[in-house]
This record gives sequence, structure tokens and C-alpha cells, in this order.
Amino acid sequence: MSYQTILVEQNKGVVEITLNRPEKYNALTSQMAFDMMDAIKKATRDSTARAVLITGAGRGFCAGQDLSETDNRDENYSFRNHLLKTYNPMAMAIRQLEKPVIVAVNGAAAGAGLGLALAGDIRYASEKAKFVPAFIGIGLVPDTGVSYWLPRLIGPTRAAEVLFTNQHISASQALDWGLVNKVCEPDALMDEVRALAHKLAHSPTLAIGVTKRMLNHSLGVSFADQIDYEAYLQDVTGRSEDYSEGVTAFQEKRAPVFKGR
Ligand code: T3D
Repeated sequence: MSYQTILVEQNKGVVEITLNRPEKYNALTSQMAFDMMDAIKKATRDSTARAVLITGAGRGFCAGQDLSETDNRDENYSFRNHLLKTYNPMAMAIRQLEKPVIVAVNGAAAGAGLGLALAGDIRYASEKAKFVPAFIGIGLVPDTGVSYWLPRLIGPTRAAEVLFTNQHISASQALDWGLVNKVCEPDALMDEVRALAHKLAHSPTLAIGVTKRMLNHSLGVSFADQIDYEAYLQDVTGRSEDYSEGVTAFQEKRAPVFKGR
């Protein structure tokens, strides 16, 4: 399947999605959001797709809304409707995909592009990456989940300063603050991310997907609700082939072969 704004390749269980508008720092258009949603939908349905990797072509990761496409908007343009049709469902599709999503932040992640990066489960950043709110810089408020994730990841006090002042967060600062899992040399980024993606794609991916569902659930509930939910979901993974294989392999003192079911 070929798309207008992204490249999608699948290799040994890993779906690699590359935002592909490098001349615009991979700035987002409605078409890019639709392409992303289609690719995520296909990854959801394809049982051979067991991990997803998202990165950007060229120097930028994603500069957020393409500001060169805003000229033809008239006074009836609805920012809300635009977000409800494009970046909101794109971010939601990533959160609801019950497969690990790793983001390789190769360069600037700004505005809704920051929201896209934060929607993933694990982030590795190039030393050249930067994390830029951008919204306040053009007189907007955060969207695409940025006001949800930033206070949770870096704390509400830092999030307020970052968002109010449009602070550009360097890769090393992002690591210190827990915004990314790892910072890599630019030339090593894709090798490191692909190694992680392949490792995850050969792990018990059913249990990883259910863990993701559990982590999503934990963000809005009490401790009592969460441990109840854990017990409920253990009944799902406890009946999986991977669980039988994991226990058998342990007893036979061999490496398990997980199939994600
Ligand atoms: O409906 C709605 O519109 C609401 C939705 C809102 C969602 C949003 O995402 S709002 C936020 C929109 N994004 C921005 O405001 C970011 C603007 N860009 C920047 O702040 C900086 O460019 C970056 C921090 C992303 C990167 O800085 P730097 O110094 O590394 O690169 P640069 O030189 O500024 O940009 C490189 C090129 O990318 C440049 O093109 P050129 O001059 O080489 O031909 C620049 O124009 C282009 N570019 C960067 N951001 C965008 C962009 N082109 C179109 N749209 C962009 N957002």
C-alpha cells in the first residue's frame, strides 16, 4: 500500500512508518493524519504486525500543523472540527493500538508533532532532536494530547513553564525529565530503535498489548479499580498460548518462542 505523505514498510513483524514531507520538516496535513490512521488501522488488523516504529524523513521529526496550508482558511474555519477529524483520532489510534509503538525522534518534534511523539509508548531521541511546544509561539493552546502527556511525564510545574514560554527542550533535557527513554547518536538512532522494535515483536505481544490497555486505564482510576482491572486482564493473558509456552520453556530450561497469541 502506498500513501501520499508517509512511507510504510514491514520487516519481521515490525511496521515502520516514516513521515515523509522532509522539505516541510514533516509538517502535518489532514492527508497525513488520514494516512497515519489508515496505516495504524492496518497494523491493528494484521496479526503478523507485532510492533510499530514511527520516525520522520530528513532533518525534522514533525513540525506540527503545516503553517503554509493555513492561508486558504476562511472565517468559518473550525479549529475544533479540524482536530476532531484529524489529529485527535490519529493520537487516539496510536494509544488504542494494542501493540508497542516506538517513536524514533530524529529531529524537531513541534506542536501536534510533539503530540504525535508523546502518543507513542517508548521514545528514543537523536542527540539532534528537540521538543518544542510551538502552540503559544503562534497564539494557540496545546492540542493532540500535549496538555495531557506533558504534566504527567515531566510534572505540572515544568509543563506550565514549558508551555507558557515555548521552551525548546533538548534531547538531554528530555532524557533527564523522563520525556524519552534513551538518547542516541544521530547515525545510531535507527539501528537502536529497530533492535528494540524487533526484540518487542518477538516478545509475548498479546501480553504487551494488554499491558498497554492496562497502562491507559491506570491514568484515570483509583488504586482499587486498577488492581481489580489487573486481575480481570490476567484472566486474558493466563489463557494465552504465550503463557503456556513461557511456563513450559522455563521448566524445560530453554528460550521461549512467543507468537503473540
Ligand atoms: O487547525 C489548526 O491549525 C490547529 C492545529 C494546530 C496544531 C499545531 O501543530 S500548531 C503548531 C504549528 N507548528 C509550529 O508552530 C512550529 C513552527 N516551526 C518551528 O517552530 C520551527 O521551524 C521548528 C522548531 C519546528 C524547527 O526549527 P529549526 O530552527 O530547526 O528549523 P527551521 O529553519 O525553523 O525550519 C526548517 C524548515 O521547515 C523551514 O523551511 P525552509 O525555510 O527551509 O524552506 C520551515 O519553514 C519549515 N517548517 C518548520 N515548521 C513548519 C514548516 N513548514 C510548514 N509548517 C510548519 N509547521
